Amino acid sequence: MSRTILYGTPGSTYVWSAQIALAEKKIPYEFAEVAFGAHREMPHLGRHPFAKVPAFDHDGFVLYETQAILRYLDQVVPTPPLQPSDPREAARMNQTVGIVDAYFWRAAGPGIVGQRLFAPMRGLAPDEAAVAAAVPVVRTSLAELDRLLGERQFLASDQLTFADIMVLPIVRYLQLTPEASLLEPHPRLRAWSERLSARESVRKTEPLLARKR
Ligand SMILES: N[C@@H](CCC(=O)N[C@@H](CS)C(=O)NCC(=O)O)C(=O)O
Repeated sequence: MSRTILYGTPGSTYVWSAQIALAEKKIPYEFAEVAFGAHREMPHLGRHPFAKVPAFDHDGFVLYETQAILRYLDQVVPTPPLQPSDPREAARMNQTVGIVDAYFWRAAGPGIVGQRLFAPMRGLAPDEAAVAAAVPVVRTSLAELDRLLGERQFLASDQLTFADIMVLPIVRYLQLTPEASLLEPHPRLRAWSERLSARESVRKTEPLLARKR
């Protein structure tokens, strides 16, 4: 009997990406909530020694790193495929998730969303210097994502791929901050966000924190 567990803190963009992929593939799973702070302690450190979320367990096979989780899911449950078979589209998908992991998440996540949304929830003032440092990287990331999207419906292909699944949660949170203005020059990317947000897999997994107020 198969048992799938996703360990995560609600509100995490990476966790949301894993949830969207699980929902697209209609894989039944248990969501094991890791409270903020508990991700730095045992037992979570035993699953993820770098103290991040998500972590994943499939019948005792424990895995972390969202890309690795998504690629594993796509191999064990191939339908619907979430990776293009065309080499150039696959390369664009890999490039896009590389942009997320190397530049976009760090700038938009801790740099902007963390300061604008999460710091005030903890009674802290936003670190304006951190926001200012993040803005140019977010601006470049959005320009590149918009260029890669072009006139298509999805970022890397004519179908949903990991690229869309990993970018969308970050864009959605960014849209809740004053720095949503950075999306103003990119109507195609805003339309893409709206289109994807209407998918059942996204609506069903949407964290409370990501809802428009
Ligand atoms: N490379 C990791 C990144 C995961 C990550 O940074 N998750 C964030 C939440 S979106 C986290 O756990 N932050 C907690 C912390 O840094 O203390 C992945 O792909 O899963």
